[in-house]
Amino acid sequence: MKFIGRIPRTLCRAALIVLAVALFSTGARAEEEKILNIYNWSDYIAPDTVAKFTAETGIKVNYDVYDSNEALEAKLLAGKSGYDVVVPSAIPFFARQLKAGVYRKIDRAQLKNYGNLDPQILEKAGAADPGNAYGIPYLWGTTGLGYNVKLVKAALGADAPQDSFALLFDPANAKKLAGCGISLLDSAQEVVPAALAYQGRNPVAKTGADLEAAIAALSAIRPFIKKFHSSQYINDLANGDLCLAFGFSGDVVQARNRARDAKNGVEIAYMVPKEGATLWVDMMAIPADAPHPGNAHLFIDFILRPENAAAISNTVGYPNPNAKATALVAEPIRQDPAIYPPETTRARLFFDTPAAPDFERQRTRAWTRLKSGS
Ligand code: N2P
Repeated sequence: MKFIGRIPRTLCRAALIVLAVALFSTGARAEEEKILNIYNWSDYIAPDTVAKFTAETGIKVNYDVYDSNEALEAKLLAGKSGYDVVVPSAIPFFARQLKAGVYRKIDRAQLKNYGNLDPQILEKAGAADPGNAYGIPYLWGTTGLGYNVKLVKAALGADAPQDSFALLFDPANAKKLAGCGISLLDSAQEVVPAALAYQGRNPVAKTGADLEAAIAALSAIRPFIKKFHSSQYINDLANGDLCLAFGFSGDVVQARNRARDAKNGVEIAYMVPKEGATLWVDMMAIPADAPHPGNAHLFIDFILRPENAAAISNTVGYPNPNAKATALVAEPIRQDPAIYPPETTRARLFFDTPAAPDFERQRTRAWTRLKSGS
């Protein structure tokens, strides 16, 4: 009897332990450890954004950076990245990652500041994310040409094109600029549409013939390209180590500002070529397996506060999608056509479209071959 009596007692104890563990882990989840792992583009936040967030919330932030959608995607698709907030471009990257089940739905109830977002940008992002269910726009911009005004003039004379992709894609120009340094973003997804636009083709077309045409234009200037890199061109332009870079608008603006701050006589300009340029929107999103989704929502909501969004735009030279922040963005930045493209420029911008996996594979192969010079 003694033995039989012991069984219920053991069971009881076990049940209590199970209950205690369950309660404890629910409590722990509700409170979430005070850590947030962010993976964002390089040169894409204000110097005090993270410190302010930590001071306000007590949440310690681990902040890592990448400089291409391709690098981010490789981490996300491998799974268990450990990141809580990532910032892919809406199309095609975020759109296809979303379809692959990479993201967790945004809980709008946790975002008090959601209403600050500009409905026009939400609509654009909605093309990648129906109903804006999985992502929150962070910043947007264009991909065009940054150049060193004096070096380009010295190499090409006074009639150097200041409004055309011919500055890069006309081999006669590229040859003359090779000596002062040309760099391209290391991203076929960015470069191929530009090559198509220069040729007067549909920049977002995705047939084998389009790819061939783009690669032909790129091969013609390949001997004159010094670097394929997606972030170094900021410093290289600022220091006068490059005279032409195909890059992101705000990065070129940062190069211009760094040169001005250094008072080194380098003058950098940004151009959206008359042939057109990509307009992109980058999205804050939470990976499905994020360890701290609650903290991720707190951070996203923090970014959605007008003063925080404006501070970021003021630093990095990219417009934010926060309608309430615009008034807080510094006047010279709001008036800068390199940052906020005027209507006439906007008319020339295009939004990329998703590519079929087969086209992606062909494009990646062609790109690798092009870079290796074979
Ligand atoms: C930041 C570049 C981010 C823009 N350095 C690319 N979408």
